[in-house]
Amino acid sequence: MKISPLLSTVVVLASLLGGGCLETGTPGGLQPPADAESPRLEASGLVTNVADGDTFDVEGFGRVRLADIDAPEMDTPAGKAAKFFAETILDGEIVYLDIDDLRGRDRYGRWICLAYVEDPETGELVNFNGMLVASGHAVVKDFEDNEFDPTDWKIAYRL
Ligand SMILES: [Ca+2]
Ligand SMILES: [Ca+2]
Repeated sequence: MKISPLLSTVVVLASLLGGGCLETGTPGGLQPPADAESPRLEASGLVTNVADGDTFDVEGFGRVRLADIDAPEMDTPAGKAAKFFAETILDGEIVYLDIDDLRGRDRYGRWICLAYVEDPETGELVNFNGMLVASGHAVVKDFEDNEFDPTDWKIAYRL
């Protein structure tokens, strides 16, 4: 897993973001990838509601289900903690989405996505799917029928 060496960085970053440092900023528009490893950003929008740790609503877009991870159910304390973590980072913020090219939506009509948020300190895009896992609020659950491979995930991308 390429993700491992980045874990400590991510946990620090996650705690910083969770501490309220993630200010509402302007999205700045979608930019072309700086290199082949940069995430493909196919949509963006304002998060208006967090349903649980891995599901949220984007204004003008619809419901997003984060790809290849699984957060605990909402009737458990861990599920509520995962939702709180997601709300702290996403609610009222702009997310940038890489939509699954193979299936698009799941059987519930939710868009299967990798979600990125901009770290205002560094200007980097942070992979929120990976952040949830690194923070212990979700586990990797790699579905083979989408385009994403969690072993390829980097946590932060500089555009
Ligand atoms: Ca895509
Ligand atoms: Ca997958």
